[in-house]
Amino acid sequence: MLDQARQWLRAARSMAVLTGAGISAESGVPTFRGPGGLWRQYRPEDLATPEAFRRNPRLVWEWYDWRRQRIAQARPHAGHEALVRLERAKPRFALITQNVDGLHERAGSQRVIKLHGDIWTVRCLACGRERRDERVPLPEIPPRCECGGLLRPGVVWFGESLPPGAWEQAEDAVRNCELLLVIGTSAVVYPAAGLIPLAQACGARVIEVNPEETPFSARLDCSLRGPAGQILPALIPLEPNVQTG
Ligand code: BJW
Ligand code: ZN
Repeated sequence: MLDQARQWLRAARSMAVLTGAGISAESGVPTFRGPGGLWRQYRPEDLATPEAFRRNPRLVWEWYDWRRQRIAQARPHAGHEALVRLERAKPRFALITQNVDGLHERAGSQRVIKLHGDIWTVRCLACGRERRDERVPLPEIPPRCECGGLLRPGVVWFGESLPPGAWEQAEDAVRNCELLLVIGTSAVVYPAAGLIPLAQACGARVIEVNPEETPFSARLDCSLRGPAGQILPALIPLEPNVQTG
């Protein structure tokens, strides 16, 4: 399995990678679903919505403040680093992430398409201004803009559109890749999960890296069952063994 996947990876000239919360798990950032995925008694569907924020901005911000603290303490691992090597080795490469934690960028990935925004940005509901805010923990919850308006996290909640351009870039990369590598996502949130059948419909091979099965596992070319921090370094060898195709 691993040998076959390694060969496909080496041979591919154009590649796309789709990551989810599972790739950050070994860095100490909790996933959304599954064991350890809950914050207090809430499911992400209860908190990551505009309605939840309207109802109780303080509760939603407490969740984000807690997650920002966990992320601030986290460090990218060998799996993130392997993806940086892959980017350098491929003439056409796109890293598409559903994660808002910024760990890919901290590892050194250059071109990251962020489908669900960035937890380190805030946007004012009153004046619309968006900016970075890396204060941990936040001095006041919920935080406010200089204009007095309520700030919200610069992320994408259920029912909201993806950041302008992000979806188009992701779709374009997936339509034009020979190989899609899907890492650490439960593949239940759309439109992100739809990139997997899209890749297949466009003729790409799909390899999954996940300790658990997903709704797509049975139809993929290869499912590597295990944690990203172990599988990715084994899949993507240290230079100069990676061929540039
Ligand atoms: C490991 C590991 C290790 C563990 N190594 N792996 C079509 C069909 C049905 C519904 C819809 C549809 N189209 C749209 C919808 C509605 C909705 C949706 O998808 N609902 C579903 C839940 C049914 N989608 C939307 O609303 C989206 N917007 C949209 O479609 O806009 C158009 C529109 C506008 C108006 C009205 C209607 C439509 C937006 C979705 C936004 C999702 N936002 C969140 C929060 C982001 C901000 C934040 O971080 O707080 O995004 S929810 C949450 O889920 C977060 C994640 O990015 C996303 C996906 O989760 P992910 O990454 O897969 O994590 P987990 O926890 O689910 O899985 C972790 C995996 O890792 C597991 O598989 C583990 O096994 C594995 N793992 N350890 C590797 N060591
Ligand atoms: Zn403002």
